[in-house]
Amino acid sequence: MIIFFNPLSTTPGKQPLPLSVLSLAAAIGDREPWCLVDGNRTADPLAAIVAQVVAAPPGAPIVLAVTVMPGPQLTQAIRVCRQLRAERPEVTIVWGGYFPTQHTDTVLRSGYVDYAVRSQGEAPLRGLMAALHAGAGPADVAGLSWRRADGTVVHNPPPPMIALDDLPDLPYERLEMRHYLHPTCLGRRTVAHHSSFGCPFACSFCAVVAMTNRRWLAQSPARVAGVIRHLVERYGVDAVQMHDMDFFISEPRTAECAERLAPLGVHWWALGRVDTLMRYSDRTFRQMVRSGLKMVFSGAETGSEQTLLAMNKGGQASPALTLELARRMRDYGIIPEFSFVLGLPPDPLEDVVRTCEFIRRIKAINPATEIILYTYTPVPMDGSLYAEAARLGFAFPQTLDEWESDRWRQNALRRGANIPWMDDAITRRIRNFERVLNAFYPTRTDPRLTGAMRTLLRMVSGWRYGLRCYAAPYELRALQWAVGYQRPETTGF
Ligand code: B12
Repeated sequence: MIIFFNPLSTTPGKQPLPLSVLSLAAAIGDREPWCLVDGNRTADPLAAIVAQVVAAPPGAPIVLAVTVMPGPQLTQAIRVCRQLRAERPEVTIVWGGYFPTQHTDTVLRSGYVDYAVRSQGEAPLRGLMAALHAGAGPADVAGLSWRRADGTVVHNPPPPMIALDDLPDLPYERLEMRHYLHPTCLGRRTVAHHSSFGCPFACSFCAVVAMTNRRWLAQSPARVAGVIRHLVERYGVDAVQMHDMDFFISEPRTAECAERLAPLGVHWWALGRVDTLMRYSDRTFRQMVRSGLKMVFSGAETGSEQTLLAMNKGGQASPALTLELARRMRDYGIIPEFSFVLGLPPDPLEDVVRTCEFIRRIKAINPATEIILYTYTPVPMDGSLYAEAARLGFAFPQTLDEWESDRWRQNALRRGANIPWMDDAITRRIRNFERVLNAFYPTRTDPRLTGAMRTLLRMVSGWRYGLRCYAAPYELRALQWAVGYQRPETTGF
């Protein structure tokens, strides 16, 4: 029996579709009884898990399969697993997802996680279940990491990756889907879908690189449209957020997806690189618009050519191209959502100032552009950026207890906590700029923000934006609090 656990990942009430564990559950199918405990829907997930353990048929192995990304999800995963091990030591605990893929040894050293899966999880989980049923050890299960009795951690070699069209559809019928459909700026019933896995680039700040080692596996356009058609017909879905690491890698695939999605009448959102999208033909852009594409999220990262090089962004990426894309999107009526990674060493303040100026240029070209500001937070990978971070004193915790601390929880949110080269003044500078920017250009992603609220925010912040007077914007903080302002990245995009 497998109990899939999706720990709390967002503010209560949001409940994103837990794609990671659903993909695994689909691959398990009816080979094994399984259930799902969703920390976004359950106030006491430990109690829910224990209840499932108590009800499980006796004799067969019971596995808790937990998906973990850094941040709040990690915190709940630690607390629940530690306690479950104390209360129910017979349960085998396996972690997969972004956190254990990057920090495998730390996870296994905890003593309460038995196995960690790196990267795509379907084949390793099936392999682990087969080994447990056969009473065999984990040594032959590809993709699995585990600990020998003497404490040494073993990383089995990875299995071949499975093409997404060879994996089954998600078991939507096992969920109360109405809880996972949300009103957003895209539609009244927005669902999440994941149409491809991986990314062929190796940006030196991005966690995706460790996950797929530059592979990109994509569902065929027929499969994508088939799934979305099912969601439209069965659940009344009218909008889709494609949660792919990069949806747009292949232009012919995008064009065919657009052709097939157009008759379904959905609005959609996806993530793609600036340079890839700038290579697309006008014909493909027109097809995308006809198909209902409303917003595209791109990592613009910085306003500096030099910094893009340090980030190993690859391709043709450049700030000039970012400006071009902002213009192109404006002409096609698609909203660009640009994220930035601020505060890179060795001169984080200069980096911040330059990028804030660059963002003003984007807004002048296309005021509808959404801007997401992250603070550079290292990921464990080879490359000059991480080496520089380590030289300046950055080091990841070596235990899960330390990861659970408030200090590291904040770090995982990529808002600048716990970074040795960032001081309070720089972090404040970023947050103040963000506050003024968000007031002068209120987000389009929050459907609760009325026209009157937008006008008020804009009027009150106009002088600050005009004069570049970002310091101490207390009146804007009060106003944003009063209108319940939510930054786009916190609304689930
Ligand atoms: C959906 C999503 C969310 C959802 C949460 C979904 C949920 N499960 O509840 C929301 C929007 C709430 C969210 C929030 C955040 N997220 Co998020 N999120 C994603 C996103 C877009 C997709 C993840 C997904 O569902 N993929 C689809 C599934 C099928 O793929 P998968 O998760 O990789 O799962 C496969 C394998 O990893 C493995 N696997 C996964 N889990 C398990 C478990 C077991 C037992 C096994 C065996 C295998 C296994 O098998 C799966 C199938 O092959 C990724 C980026 C991306 N495209 O991957 C970012 C991403 C994971 N998020 C990230 C971040 C930083 C955050 C935030 C901290 C952002 C912020 N500043 O607010 C928050 C905090 C969340 C938290 N920590 O609790 C980063 C993680 C960076 C890192 N260093 O690891 C990512 C990689 C985005 C990025 N490019 O930087 N997120």
